[in-house]
Amino acid sequence: MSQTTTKQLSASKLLLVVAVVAIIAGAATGVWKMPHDTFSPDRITVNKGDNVVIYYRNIEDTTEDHNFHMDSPYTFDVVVHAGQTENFPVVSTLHGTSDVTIHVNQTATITFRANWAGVFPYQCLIHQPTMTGYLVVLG
Ligand SMILES: [Cu+2]
Repeated sequence: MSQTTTKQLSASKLLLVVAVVAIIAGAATGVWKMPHDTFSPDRITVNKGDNVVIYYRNIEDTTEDHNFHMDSPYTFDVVVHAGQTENFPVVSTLHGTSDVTIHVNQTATITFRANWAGVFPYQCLIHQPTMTGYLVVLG
C-alpha cells in the first residue's frame, strides 16, 4: 500500500516552488515555498531504482528565468507546461537532457529513474551558488 504525506510551508517571499514526488511505496508529496533564488526543497532523498518526478515551478514576481541542471551520470526527461500546473499546454519536451530552463509561470515536469546511489547536486546554473540542491539516492 502506498501512503501519501503532504507538507506545506510558507514564507514571506514566495518566488519559486519545487514539488517532489517519489513514486514508491510510502511516497511523500511535498510543496515547499522559499526565498528568492533558492531551491525548495534543497534536498531530495529517494531509494535507488525509484522513479522520481519533480514538478519545478517558476513563480517569480519578475521576468527571471530559472534552470534545472544535473551532472552526469544523471539525465532526465522533461515536459514544460505554460502555467503553474500540468493542466496548462505543453511548451516543449526534452528527452535525456541535463538542462532545462523555464520562464516565469511555467512548470517543468522532470522525470528520471534513480539508477545510481550517492549524492548528486542539482543546480540552477543561472543563480550560482545559491540555487544548489542535492539528490540523495540511498543504495
Ligand atoms: Cu535560478
